[in-house]
Amino acid sequence: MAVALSPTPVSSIDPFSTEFLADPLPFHERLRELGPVVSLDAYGVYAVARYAEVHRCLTDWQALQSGAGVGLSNFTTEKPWRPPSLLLEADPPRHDAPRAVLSQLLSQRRLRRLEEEWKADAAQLVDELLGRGTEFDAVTDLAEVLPLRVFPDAVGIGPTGREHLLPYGDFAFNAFGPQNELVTVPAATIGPTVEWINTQCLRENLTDDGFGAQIWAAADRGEITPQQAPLIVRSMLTAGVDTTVTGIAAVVHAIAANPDQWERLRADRSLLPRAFEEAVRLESPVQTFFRTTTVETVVSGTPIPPGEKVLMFLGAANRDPRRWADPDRFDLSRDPSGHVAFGMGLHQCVGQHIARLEATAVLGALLDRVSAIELSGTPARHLNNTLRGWEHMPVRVTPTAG
Ligand code: EJD
Repeated sequence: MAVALSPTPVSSIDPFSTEFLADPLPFHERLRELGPVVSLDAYGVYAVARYAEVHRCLTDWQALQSGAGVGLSNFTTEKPWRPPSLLLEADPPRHDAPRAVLSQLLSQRRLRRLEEEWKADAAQLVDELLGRGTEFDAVTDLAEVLPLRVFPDAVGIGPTGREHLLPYGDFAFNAFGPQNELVTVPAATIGPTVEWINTQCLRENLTDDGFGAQIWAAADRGEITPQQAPLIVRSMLTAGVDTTVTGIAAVVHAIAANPDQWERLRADRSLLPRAFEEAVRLESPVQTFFRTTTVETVVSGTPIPPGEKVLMFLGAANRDPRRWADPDRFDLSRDPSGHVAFGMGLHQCVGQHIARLEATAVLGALLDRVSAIELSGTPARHLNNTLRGWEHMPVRVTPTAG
């Protein structure tokens, strides 16, 4: 018997408007409630905001490709703002060799060497902050500082020009959205930043002991081509800075806003990794990504024609009450595994162990040195078409006695 298909709900919600980006949660709820698949008439795209459908779209790389771009722009009809990423904006089989190189390089086992060093760097940073007083900005004094102290050195880029890293990432993540003012305004001045990033990726500009040199060594071994190497270094510089800044800010915000959970963490430090996972579930630093259908694709009964962009709301999925009990609570008793803050499937974040290492180093340094952390003012959001982050987050800490 034929099943009558109800028409796909249409919404005029603009997920890249200032209103939406400043406070996405009420919009997420409306999108989830409209149906499993929604059509967004502002951009002529389909969208999924429930956990089950986001998970389904993330894990079906054959029907929902990345090679046409994972932003609003369709690379089959529009010229991308830079040569496409060999990882993010590629599908198997072309995706696989670059991915294999990075997943080996960034595996938990290979990162162990950095752990003690980064813990010491985080401890020193928090000591410096406490030496200046008991109030600081958890974004500009902490979340932005630790990644910039540890990550560029680990990649092996030169000491000058590093102020380009955050603006480059900010631009790249804005560029996944539409050509709104978050893109058109910085586009006028981003040229030298793009030039600097591309220059850092060349073999002669990388130290001989970092991730960058190891990517070039993989080219020497024939695992990737020498033409691919600089673009894979570029992936690390694009995806590795703003994301971890946002993730660190998310976990600091979560513990500062939930003193009862901070006390639990103080009583049981084994909860530290979970605190980070729960914070990224709750905050979803990377809010959205697109896929493009390769064939007619039925998602929970809704047929999506081939060649259509599908917007996946990771942040909405991570708070879907169909999947999570009391989803808006930062709760260290919950098992946050299965969250889609790092994506899911073939493209799931290859740098996630670096992110965890940085964030848990910061959190561990705070646990060792302060007995309390609280917001001392209203934090201010930093708007970006893809990232949900902060511009400022004033905090007050109580140094541990002794
Ligand atoms: C990304 C969501 C690249 C690249 C890879 C990944 C991201 C951005 C850029 C991180 C997407 O290969 O350039 S979180």
